[in-house]
Amino acid sequence: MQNSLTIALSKGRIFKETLPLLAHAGIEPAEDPETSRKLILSTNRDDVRLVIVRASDVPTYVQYGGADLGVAGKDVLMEHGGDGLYEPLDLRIACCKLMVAGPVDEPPLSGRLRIATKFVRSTRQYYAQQGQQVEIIKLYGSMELAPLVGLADRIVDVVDTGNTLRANGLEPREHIADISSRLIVNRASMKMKHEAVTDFIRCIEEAVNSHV
Ligand code: PRT
Ligand code: MG
Repeated sequence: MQNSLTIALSKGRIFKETLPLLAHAGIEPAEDPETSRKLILSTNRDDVRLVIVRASDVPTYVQYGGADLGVAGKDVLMEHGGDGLYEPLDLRIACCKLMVAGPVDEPPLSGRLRIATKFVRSTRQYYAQQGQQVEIIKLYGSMELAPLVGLADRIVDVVDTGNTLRANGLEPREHIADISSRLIVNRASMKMKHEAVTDFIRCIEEAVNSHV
């Protein structure tokens, strides 16, 4: 186990966009997580395995050593807070923007704004910086619905093409942060498996820089 690596990934866009970077590092998963029900995927390398977890759980797995490394969106990392993690590399994948959005035809607003989001921490920090008092309503998904049914005035969500906003009569209003996915490393693994971890980071960095 000393120099074997466990890497935490989420299914969907992060897995898809991480695959070419792993391939560049000579790592190929034995199975496709979209079709396999397995949560631990072996690879062509005896010393590397992948674990498939929820996107928002990746930092937690890496923080507590359930995985040595992981790939997580900056949005997720900002919510997690980064305790117990190194973040050595911007992978420049799964790019999007964290934004405030509101209805295209917005009625006049009065009083304290109500903001629906799953990004409570980033939202609180953003409005604190603006010096604006808001009420934050925590949701776990389908944030776009909240303004349509009067649950909130605005939402804070990640936006890529903006199609989801438009389809629901919403438009982007304020840009909070540019988001991309980061390679994260467990602090203990960085010490105890130094050579394996730093070799891996170097290979992935090369892949990022060669725009694969
Ligand atoms: O699905 P689950 O609850 O497990 O977690 P998740 O939704 O966070 O996971 P996933 O795999 O959907 O996203 C993983 C990471 O991809 C996020 O943490 C972001 O860093 C990044 N990313 C990049 C995005 C998007 N682009 C994106 N467009 N994450 C989510 N979206 C959503 C967006 O919120 C909108 O509802 O996709 C929808 C479509 O976006 P538009 O603007 O292209 O219409
Ligand atoms: Mg999702």
